[in-house]
Amino acid sequence: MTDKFTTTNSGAPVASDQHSLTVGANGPTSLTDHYLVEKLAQFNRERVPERVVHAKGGGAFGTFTTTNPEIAKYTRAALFQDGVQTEMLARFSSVAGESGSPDTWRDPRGFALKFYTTEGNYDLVGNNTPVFFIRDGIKFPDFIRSQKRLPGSHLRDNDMQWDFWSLQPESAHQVTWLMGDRGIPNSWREMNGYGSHTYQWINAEGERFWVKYHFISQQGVVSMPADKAAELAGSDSDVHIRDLYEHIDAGDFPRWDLSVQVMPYEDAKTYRFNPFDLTKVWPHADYPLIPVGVMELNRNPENYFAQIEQATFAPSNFVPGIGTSPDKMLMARIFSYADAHRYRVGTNHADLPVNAPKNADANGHSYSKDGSMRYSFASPETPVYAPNSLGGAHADPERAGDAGNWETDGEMVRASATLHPEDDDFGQAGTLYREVFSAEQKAAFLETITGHVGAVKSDDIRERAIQYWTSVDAELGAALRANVTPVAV
Ligand code: HDE
Repeated sequence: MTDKFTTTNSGAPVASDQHSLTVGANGPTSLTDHYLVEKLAQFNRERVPERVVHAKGGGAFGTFTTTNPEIAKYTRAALFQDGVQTEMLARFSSVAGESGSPDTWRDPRGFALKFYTTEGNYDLVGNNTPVFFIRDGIKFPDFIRSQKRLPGSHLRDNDMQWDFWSLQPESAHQVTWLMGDRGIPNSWREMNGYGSHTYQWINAEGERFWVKYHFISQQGVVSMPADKAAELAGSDSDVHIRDLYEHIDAGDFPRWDLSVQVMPYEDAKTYRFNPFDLTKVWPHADYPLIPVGVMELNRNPENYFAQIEQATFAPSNFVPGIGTSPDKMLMARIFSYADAHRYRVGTNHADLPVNAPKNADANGHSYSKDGSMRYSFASPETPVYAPNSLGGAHADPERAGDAGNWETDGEMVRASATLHPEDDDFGQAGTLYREVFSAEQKAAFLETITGHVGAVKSDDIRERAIQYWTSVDAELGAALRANVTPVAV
């Protein structure tokens, strides 16, 4: 027997791991058994609310190393200077399923990264797809509800999904991606990651650029056939968590090459479509990929709850040299995530070791204080207000830079972004289907959408879904119509 003894949360030895205190062996339980009360109460509080989206996931720690000296031309961000190696955390996830749902459901995958840089934490919270279903954040809660569960039966429902998608044609590009091969990755290691939005980079001279991030998997992009995914959803629902954990555990560290597309600041004004529209990609012929560096995941979490469940990623976590853009989705995300974390994990979520900045400069230099579960604090001599004449920290605009700025175009309105001639909803979806998919992938695609649209019960919604695919590609629409129209007997 070990000489280690169980203690209460306050460190005192406990009398039994097995028997509660009762009045006689068969008598009532005594409330004075405070250890029993503590044990049951603690158990009731073991969960924080799961993420409202991206609830099921896993992650690991690693490094990002910048290998291209040319990148300094575009950004002064410390992590992107040549030769710099930065500690980081990645979390991968599916979107619509709850925590515990199968890893192999057809869904986009989250690709959330936190870089512990020398100038504060930089979070890039992306997906394994370069586009998204909608282009204004005000639609996000409606979109997500249409993909989740019916209010009465608590079942997922094809009618809700296609009702929403067919009424939001801007979703066509992302839905084409989702229903294609890449809608089910073989593993998290074998998928690419994208920042998806257009971000702003600023160099040491204050010159600005628009950028898109592409993390290309060195393991290759491998998709999982739909029938295998369906089988694994029942027999091994944690297959992606297991795959990542076991590869890292065996020393087979997954790597991704980061490249960026860079658009000169002024180009955005005249580019042929809105470069801040999250439903569009920038053709590589216009803006080629420029290599930046390598990300390697090489350390598993020691504790899933402390380091992955409580990890809080926020698109508002920028560092000098990187900033936002006029993408309405990105702007909505900039205020939404930190709010989610205050609610889900707590006011002081940034105090937890996995979320805390690791740069020495940050220690005790923030004026945030107190609140539930506060852990860190500065010395008693540190002033708690700014400005002060006591040698406390003061804002340094030079160091921070002006990453949030661009030109605005005037009046406050609720409207779509200024229309460009090529801002249609179906063009890039059609190109993806016709020019990128192989004949085999096209056949699998038709089978997938036939299954999904065929399961819609409402005639109106099914007809709208057929129209939607007809707008993506007329032949595809006709083939779908033939497949899902009941044959008269
Ligand atoms: Fe998210 N999203 N999202 N999202 N998202 C969350 O944050 C939200 C969007 C993404 O591993 C939530 O902590 C809004 C695009 C990832 O912890 C929440 C909008 C992209 C993760 C939230 C979007 C993403 C989240 C849930 C529309 C890819 C998981 C709880 C404006 C480019 C991060 C939480 C992790 C998580 C809101 C759209 C990716 C609710 C309002 C676009 C990878 O705050």
